[in-house]
Amino acid sequence: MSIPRLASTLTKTKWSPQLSSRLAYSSKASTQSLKERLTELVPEKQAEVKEVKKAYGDKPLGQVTVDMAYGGMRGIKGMVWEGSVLDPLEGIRFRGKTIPDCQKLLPTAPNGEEPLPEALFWLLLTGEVPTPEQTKSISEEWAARSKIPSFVENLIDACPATLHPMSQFSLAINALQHDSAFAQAYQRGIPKAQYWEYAYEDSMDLVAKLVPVASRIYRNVFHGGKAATGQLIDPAADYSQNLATSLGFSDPKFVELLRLYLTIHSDHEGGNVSAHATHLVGSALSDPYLSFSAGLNGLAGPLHGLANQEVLRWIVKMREALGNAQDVSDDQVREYVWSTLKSGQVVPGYGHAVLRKTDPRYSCQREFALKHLPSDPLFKLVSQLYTIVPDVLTEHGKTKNPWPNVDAHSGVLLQHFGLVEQDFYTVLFGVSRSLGVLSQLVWDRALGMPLERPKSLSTQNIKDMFAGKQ
Ligand code: CMX
Repeated sequence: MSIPRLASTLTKTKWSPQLSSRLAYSSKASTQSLKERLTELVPEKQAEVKEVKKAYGDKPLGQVTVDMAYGGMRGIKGMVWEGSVLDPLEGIRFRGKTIPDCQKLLPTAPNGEEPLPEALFWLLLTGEVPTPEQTKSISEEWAARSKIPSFVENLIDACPATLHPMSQFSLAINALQHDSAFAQAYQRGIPKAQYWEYAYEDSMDLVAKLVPVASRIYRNVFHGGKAATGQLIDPAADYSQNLATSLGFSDPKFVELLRLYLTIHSDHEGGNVSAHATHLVGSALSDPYLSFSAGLNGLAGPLHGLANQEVLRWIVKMREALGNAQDVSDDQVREYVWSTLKSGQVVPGYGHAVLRKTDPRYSCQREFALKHLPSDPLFKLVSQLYTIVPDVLTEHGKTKNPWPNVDAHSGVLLQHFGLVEQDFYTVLFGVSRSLGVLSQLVWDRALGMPLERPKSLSTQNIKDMFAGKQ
């Protein structure tokens, strides 16, 4: 099929964005469950991918240079990720929608303003904006699926408080693998066409169970194992509300913050470490628990998700070094940033492998702070850093992107509401990241994505290649 003909065929399919958004509000779609809707969408997407491969299969997506091979594979277009695409200047779009679009379009809690992560999960999986009713059905389903086995509770309780919360998180998720529907079905022997359904069931279970897992780790490590009080999982409450209650927080503004936080940290296309690790491990048909746990281990690195813990730690240290004064001058801040760089450390929360502008995930958190905590002293410092760090990094001359990323802002919001334990921050990032990487994993299995196995070369191979020996 010619390329123009393919394009016209594709625009006639149900996958055009215009038709997708109409479908989202059709009476049929509004009464459908997520799984029912996916059951309709899977064959359509399979057909679309087949057409794309037929039409463009032998076309190059780009060039791979020696620098790219040595340079962390930056810029190599070598994988497919359906949920989101990252533009270096504009930032993330979830299924074509920017963060402000999502804030405008996705259903909120009855008295809330921020999008519900349940709705974002639906959007990531289907490309469609769910109705409030559909969103509520996900809240209910996650609450109903949230119970964890007692041996996993015991395992978490047996961890010393000195074991980093991310290590405990990863450990617990590996243990939850005990009940993987995908692993059990694979052992029984199931046709490939059914893989996605088991990946979906595991993913729904896993997202749901992250609430009791994360909150148990938090209460153990920081509150002496004393559980939060009250009804922790309310079947009528949304996911963020249940997470807040289980952690021991009741301020409605904190719940709103969690809704925003869980929505914006969910997905950042496929090449970042946590997303790529989950996808890679899943390509060996490891089940969603094993795959996600691999992703979390990558998220726990200081150049990736752990940066959000590092940022607050660095800001608090800076404040102490500057005598905990209410107001510090720009010159003092600038000098502190330079001292960090001169000691060979990175300025956490600044720079990005793809972005070349301020991260819109930073901007929306800044808007939240301006609205809800404009006088918080640490927020003032974060704002001051925003006016100083980009110039310093530019003068320093190394980083390709002197602008702040998502991690430069999240900690200051969490500490404002009393979640001051920085070592826990990456666990929250991980809870959110599950939404993006697991929705993609469902599509990986639906589209029959094969074992991932790029070719590697030795330095000798490369030298030989250009010396004409290969
Ligand atoms: N402070 C100081 N130096 C920085 C820097 C920063 N914030 N960001 C980049 N650089 C340096 C790099 O260390 C590198 O130095 P060398 O050449 O000596 O190795 C040089 O600038 C070029 O790096 P780059 O191409 O601009 O950035 P990379 O794609 O290699 O790395 C990132 C991206 C995010 C790891 C890097 O900017 C960084 O370390 N930032 C601080 C940590 C951070 O905020 N991470 C969170 C990212 C978001 C997330 O994944 O959660």
